[in-house]
Amino acid sequence: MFNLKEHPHRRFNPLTREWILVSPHRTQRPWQGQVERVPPASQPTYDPGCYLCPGNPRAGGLRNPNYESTFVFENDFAAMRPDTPVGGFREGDLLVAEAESGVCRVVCFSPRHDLTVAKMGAQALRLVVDTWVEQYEELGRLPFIHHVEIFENRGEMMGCSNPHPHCQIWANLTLPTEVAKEQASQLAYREAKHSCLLCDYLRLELSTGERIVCQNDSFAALVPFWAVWPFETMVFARQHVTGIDHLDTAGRSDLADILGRITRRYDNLFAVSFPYSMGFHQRPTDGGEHAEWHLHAHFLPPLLRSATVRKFLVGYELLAMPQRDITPEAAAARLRELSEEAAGPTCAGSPSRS
Ligand code: H2U
Ligand code: ZN
Repeated sequence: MFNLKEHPHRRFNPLTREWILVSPHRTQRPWQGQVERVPPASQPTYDPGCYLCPGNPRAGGLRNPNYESTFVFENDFAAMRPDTPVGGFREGDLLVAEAESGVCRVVCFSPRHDLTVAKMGAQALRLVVDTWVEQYEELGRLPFIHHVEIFENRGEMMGCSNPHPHCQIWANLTLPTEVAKEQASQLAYREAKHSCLLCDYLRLELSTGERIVCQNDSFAALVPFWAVWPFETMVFARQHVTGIDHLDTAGRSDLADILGRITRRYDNLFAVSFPYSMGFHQRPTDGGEHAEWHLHAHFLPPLLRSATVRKFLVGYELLAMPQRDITPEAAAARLRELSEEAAGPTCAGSPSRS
């Protein structure tokens, strides 16, 4: 008899319409690979050499203001620019390029160099959520911006250049590949079933609870059935909301709450400031209603079974399909049993430079 907990199988991701190989029997094999350096446990509240701390100079010569909560600036090394001329390049159907214009920004979450999402506290995180909404609206209103991607790289392991709490926003004309896949799937599902793919999925997950990690009135965090990364999670709006701009004030506070809670669980997993890439997926800003879209965030963390053993996508995964050993159900159970208390010192009140 086939058993999901024991036998190799592939799982379907209905959002990307791709398959993931799951090999639950492989979790016991020995590890003799790379050992990562564990990052320092604490940072100073202010670092004179940090290009994100208040009052400090950035690369390119500009100086940060003495900001007191969040601070947004144009990325000094922007991957896309608003002034790119329209045009393209084509030789037959095989050599094709198109000009892409866009805006790239950096959002500092706090003037405090030593904080992380896990340590910031709900009030300060709520200001970050408000800043995201403002940016989504402001950038989305620009005629050449049809998509706004808000994402955070956390930890050196994820290529994050700086521990100062911050995220990036890349906003551009065309839909990025992953977003386009999710849009096509949500649209096809809506047309076929007259229902929302992620509303239906979330209802299923809430009915079993097997992969749920934590929840509040407006959001639920869970390990998706089709997770690729060991402790990958998704955060779902519980109501059908197409973008962060449609959250009410309670929804914004609940988003801040659940982001703090899930990242504190992550930090408590291997007693380390947990590395991840996270980002939001929501309706494009091309002026359409996009009722098919359901607001969610993805957390993609690389750590596998300790602070030093990480997953790489190599070999079969790059050339054939993604694969995982620990089952999503086991990962969810592990995350669920962890504390939501911050491991180190936190910042409960308003942040200040010291
Ligand atoms: P990470 O979030 O992946 O660490 O990237 C930080 C961004 O900050 C990166 O895109 C930008 C880089 O271009 N940056 C500036 O805009 N100004 C600076 O002075 C240094 C880094
Ligand atoms: Zn700093």
